[in-house]
Amino acid sequence: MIDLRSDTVTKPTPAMRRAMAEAEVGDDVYGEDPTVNQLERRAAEVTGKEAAIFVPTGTMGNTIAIKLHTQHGQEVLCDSRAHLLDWELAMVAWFSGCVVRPIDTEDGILTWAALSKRIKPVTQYAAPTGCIEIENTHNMAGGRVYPLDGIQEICEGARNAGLAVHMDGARVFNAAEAAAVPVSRVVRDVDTVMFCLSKALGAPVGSMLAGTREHIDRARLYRKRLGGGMRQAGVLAAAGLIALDQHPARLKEDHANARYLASAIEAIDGVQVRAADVSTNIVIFDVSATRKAPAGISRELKARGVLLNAINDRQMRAVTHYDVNRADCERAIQALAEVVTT
Ligand code: TLP
Repeated sequence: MIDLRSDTVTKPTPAMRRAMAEAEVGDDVYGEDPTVNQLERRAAEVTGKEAAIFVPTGTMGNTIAIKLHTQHGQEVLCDSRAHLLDWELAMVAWFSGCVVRPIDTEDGILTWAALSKRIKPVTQYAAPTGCIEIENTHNMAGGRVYPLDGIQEICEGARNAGLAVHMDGARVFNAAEAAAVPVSRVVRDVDTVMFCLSKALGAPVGSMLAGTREHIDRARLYRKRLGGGMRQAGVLAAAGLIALDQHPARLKEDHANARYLASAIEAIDGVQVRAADVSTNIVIFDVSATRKAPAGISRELKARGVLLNAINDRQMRAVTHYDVNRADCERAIQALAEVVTT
């Protein structure tokens, strides 16, 4: 099977499995797991933040971050296709007691001009703004990357308005690769950033939340409340360290494969995608001009050995990662062409 459903599907590499087997461990709730401690120090270094915490999932990292920056009864501003809004089971409401205020954008990328109009003060009528969330790369906008000056402008504006900015950087290493800068530069101005070890970086489990020491000290309490106090988690952190240190260097290959996929898909009759807009490892394409529904295309592709999901009733998503190579992409393109044109 060629699995293009997500970059979450990668299997741990032999080096990861060895490191997991040999990891030094301790009870992380007591702060005594040396491998987790090392991973948290590395994540803080790489992001240029004071501290970082290992969490089981990106959803938990985002949930904790929003809790850090808000009080019950406030609003969280984000783009209307944000993962936080559509794919995290209303955790903002459930855990933080806040409403998400979605802002429509053409390409998933918020600007200070759009955000500043939506900021609300405390009044007797409306929920005041609690914080701003930006997603980089933007998953459902096809792996879009925020411009660095756009992030800076948002963060400066937010700071002047007394608001924190959280970056859902599940794929921030892809953003850094695309912008040809270190991750620390991409996240320089945000208050907190969550990034996933288990997406493009290829670890089997885990995400990191980074911010100030004060943020991360409080985050430990929220992680425990959410049931994320893991014990000998060093076996997971060991794979995470390899993901963090060794895998960013190979993301350019995934990006090249995604661009290749997009330009071939663009040529298939009835399929619409702007290959020029693909700059990371996600390709979202529109199949509404074919005679088939995305879910049906997905089923037919599966029968041809290709896994590729529909994301709504018009669009499908292909995600490249280290378990698919150029030849796999070629086979997937051929299968898609057959399915949509027969
Ligand atoms: N994304 C998954 C699905 O949930 C859609 C995927 O296959 O892409 N932020 C962003 C931007 C994400 O893409 C994801 C996962 C998360 C957060 C949540 O991470 P997990 O799955 O670890 O909770």
